[in-house]
Amino acid sequence: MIRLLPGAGKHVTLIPNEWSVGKLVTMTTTHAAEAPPPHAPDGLQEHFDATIARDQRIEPRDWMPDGYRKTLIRQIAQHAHSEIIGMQPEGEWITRAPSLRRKAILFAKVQDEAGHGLYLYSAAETLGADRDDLTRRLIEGRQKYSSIFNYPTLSFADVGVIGWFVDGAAICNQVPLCRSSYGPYARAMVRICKEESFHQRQGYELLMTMMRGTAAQREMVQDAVNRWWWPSLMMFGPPDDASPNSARSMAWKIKRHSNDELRRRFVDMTVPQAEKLGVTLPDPELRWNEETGHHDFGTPDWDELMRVIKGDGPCNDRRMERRRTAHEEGAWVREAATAHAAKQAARARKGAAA
Ligand code: FAQ
Repeated sequence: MIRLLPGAGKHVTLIPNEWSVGKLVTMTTTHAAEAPPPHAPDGLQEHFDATIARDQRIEPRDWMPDGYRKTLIRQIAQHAHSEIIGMQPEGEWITRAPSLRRKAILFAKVQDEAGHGLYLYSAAETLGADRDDLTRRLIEGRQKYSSIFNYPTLSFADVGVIGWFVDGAAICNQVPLCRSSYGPYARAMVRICKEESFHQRQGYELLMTMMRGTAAQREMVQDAVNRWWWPSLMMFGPPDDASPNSARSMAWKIKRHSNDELRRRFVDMTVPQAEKLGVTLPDPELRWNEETGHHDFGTPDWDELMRVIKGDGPCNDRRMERRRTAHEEGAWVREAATAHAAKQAARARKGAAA
C-alpha cells in the first residue's frame, strides 16, 4: 500500500493497494526464447486469438486483425493528443505560480506530460501510424482528445485539483492499461503511471497546503473541487450501455475494465481523500452503500460530455487554436531536424564508401 502525505496527523492512501503499478505489470510477455514457432500463413488469426487468451502480448512484429490495429491507433492517438493538449490548462499558470518552488514543480509536471505524449506517439508509430498525420488529424478536428482539458483553470487551486482529480482519474484508468495486450502501449503506460502517481500527490499536497492557509484559500479549493468533480467523472467515458467500443476492446484485452467500473473505483478512492482534506464533493447523492461495498453517486450530465467531445466545451476553441499555433511555430524546428538528419545520413554514406 502506498501511504503518503501526512495530513493533520493522519495518513492518506492515495492509491489503493490493488492499483499499485508494480503489482499490475506482472503480465507474461512473449520473449524471443519462448516465442512460438513462425505461424502457418493460414493460422494467423488462431495464433493471435491464442496469444490474447493466454494473456500474452501482441508485439509490432506479430500479425494482428485490422480492427485491433485501428482500435489501438485510435485509442493511443487520442491518449497522446490528450497529454499534449493537457499541458495547456496547467501550463497557463506557470508564469503566475505563487512561488519559485511551485513554479519549478509545475514546470516539471507539464514537461512530463509532453514526455507522455511522445511515448504514446511512438507506441502508435509501432502500429504503422505516422506522427505527422496524427497531429494533422488532431488539428483538423478529425481525432479526439480528452474532454477534461476543455475546462478553464480559474485559480491556482485548479492546479492542485487537476493533480488530485485528473491525474487520479488517469491513474485509475491507466494502471490497468499496463496490462493491455499490446506490448508497446502497455510498456509505455508503466512509466507514465509512475509519473502520474507523483503528479497526483503533488496536487494533493498543494491542496493540503492551501487548506491549512486562510479562509479565502480554503474557499478557492472548494470552488475548484466543485467545478472539476463532474468533468473528472466524465473522463472515464460514456456509461457502459452507451460505450460502442468497450465490448470489443475488452475482448481484445486492450481495455481491462469498463468505463463504469473505473469511474466507480475513482469515486471509492477519492471520497476518503476528500474527507481528510476537508472538502465536500458536490454530489448530494454520494453515500456509502453497505450492501455493494461501494459508494452510490449521482449521474454525470452525459449531454454535457457529448457537447464537449463534439467541440462545444468552454475552452475547445482556445485549446485547438493554441495547439495549431504551436504546431505552425514549430515548423522551423522540424525542418532543421530533418535537414540535420539528412546531413548525418549523407556523412555516414560517405564514410561507408571511403
Ligand atoms: N473525452 O466507446 P467509448 C490524462 C469518446 S490523459 C473525449 O467508451 P473507448 C493525463 C471515445 O474516444 C487522459 N472523448 O470509447 C493528464 C469514443 O470516440 P471514437 C486521456 C471521449 O475508447 C493528466 C466515444 O467517445 N486518457 O488525463 C471521452 O472504449 C493531467 C465512445 O466512447 C486516455 O486517453 C472523453 N472523456 O473508451 C494530462 C486513456 N470518453 O474514438 C495532463 C486511454 C469517450 O469512437 C494533466 N483511453 N470518448 O470516435 C481510454 O481508456 C479510452 O479510450 C476511454 C474511452 C475510456 C477514454
